[in-house]
Amino acid sequence: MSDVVFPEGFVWGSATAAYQIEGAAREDGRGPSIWDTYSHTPGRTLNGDTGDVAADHYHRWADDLDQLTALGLDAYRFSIAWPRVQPGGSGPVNQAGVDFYSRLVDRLLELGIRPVATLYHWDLPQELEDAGGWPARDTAARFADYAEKIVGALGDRVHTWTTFNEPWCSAYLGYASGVHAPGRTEPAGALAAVHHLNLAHGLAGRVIRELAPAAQLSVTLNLHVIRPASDSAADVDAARRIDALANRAFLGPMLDGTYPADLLADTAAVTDWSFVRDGDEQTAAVPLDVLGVNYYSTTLVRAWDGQSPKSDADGHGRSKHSAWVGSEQVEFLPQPGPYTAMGWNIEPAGLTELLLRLHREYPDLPLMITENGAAFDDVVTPDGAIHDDRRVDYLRRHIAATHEAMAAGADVRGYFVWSLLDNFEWAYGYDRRFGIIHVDYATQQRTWKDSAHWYRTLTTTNRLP
Ligand code: PNW
Repeated sequence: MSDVVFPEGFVWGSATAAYQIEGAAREDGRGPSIWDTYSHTPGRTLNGDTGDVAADHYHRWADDLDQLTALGLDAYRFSIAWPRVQPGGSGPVNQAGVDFYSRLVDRLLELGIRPVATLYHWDLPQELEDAGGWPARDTAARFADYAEKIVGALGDRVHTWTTFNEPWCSAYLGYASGVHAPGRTEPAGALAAVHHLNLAHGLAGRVIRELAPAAQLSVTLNLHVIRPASDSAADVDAARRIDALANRAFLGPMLDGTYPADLLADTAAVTDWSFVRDGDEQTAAVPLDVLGVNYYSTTLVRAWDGQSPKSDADGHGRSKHSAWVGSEQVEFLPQPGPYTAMGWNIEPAGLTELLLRLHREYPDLPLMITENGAAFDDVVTPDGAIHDDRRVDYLRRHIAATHEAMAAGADVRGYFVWSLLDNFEWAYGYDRRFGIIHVDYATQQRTWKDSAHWYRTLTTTNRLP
């Protein structure tokens, strides 16, 4: 590989999410979220792990922010816990919750690190789930109200506001396959959730524009790179269906102001989409300054003949076929390795392909990689080091793939490694470690893995080591 050098001003960052790191689940007036309920329900998470304590970031935030400086980062992507700001999901704010994020943002600014705040990284206040959750239209209105309160308080001290992280996960894993909170398995409800998340994005986006006109507005999507098993018409059509459900169900309303016709036709047996009201799609299409892209791996599909036993690997290492509502005729195939500890195949070329697709379809929209990283079984050596060579290799190859897309014209402004710290990896609890900084959960001690040292060399030289 010849020298890979990034342009001056390219933003290097790292990302986290509130429920995955904060802990302090019952402190300072925080209310319960769907992830508290879900993780406390037996059988839902590996080893019954919960986010009650997590990486104790709520108490250690100041030291954790100093790590960002030590890593030479330009930006920090974090999420705001709605149940800290508005414990029941509506009504007056909980000032202690707002103050926590206000202090965090002020400290980032003191350190010269750009705050990139996500309003929703999956922790819906439980009261709103009890009232129907994302399949209920009112949740979108509640989200806009929450946005008004927290954006009103933090304003344009936050450099970039992101409405949602991966609404695909909230809708399909939360309401179709049920492997994420709230764990419901209601195909029509999942598509209603898709729509109300799109609508909520548009409503909150307008609030952000009004209350923080100097801030950048964004959303983060986990767009899927879907490959057909062959170039037969049937396999290509299977890939088209999944592209509609996974990608264009969000890109359509948010960027083009309309749902794709093939999505509505493919899912006609599941729902008539009557929850989409006049004007909703235009509302969802609030103009964005930047699109956040999360990328981990690829997905391989083929048409199912309806006879042979159906494989339901989906490139993410576990069965969640039932997430793909209305796609009974599609089969998800296992992919060639190597794999990460999540069972996800490692395919850096997929990232180049995704960035170039977005550049081709939305040439004027700047892109930001808001998550990329890998879980591996890290070993702490007797002298306390963590030689995570496979993570370094994963990061190096994906950052090179980003550079390749940029060389071919993609307008990529920055890269955030997932994650700053080992944390609560949702249904996998503390068993899967994504951090470039190791967390010893017994002592909460933080230790740099080799990948953190490697990343620091990159962030301080702009040259891929
Ligand atoms: C993303 N899938 O989650 C999230 O934004 C992070 O909070 C998370 O820790 C990270 O990626 C690693 O998992 C995903 O099953 C979770 O396809 C599951 C899937 C995709 C993304």
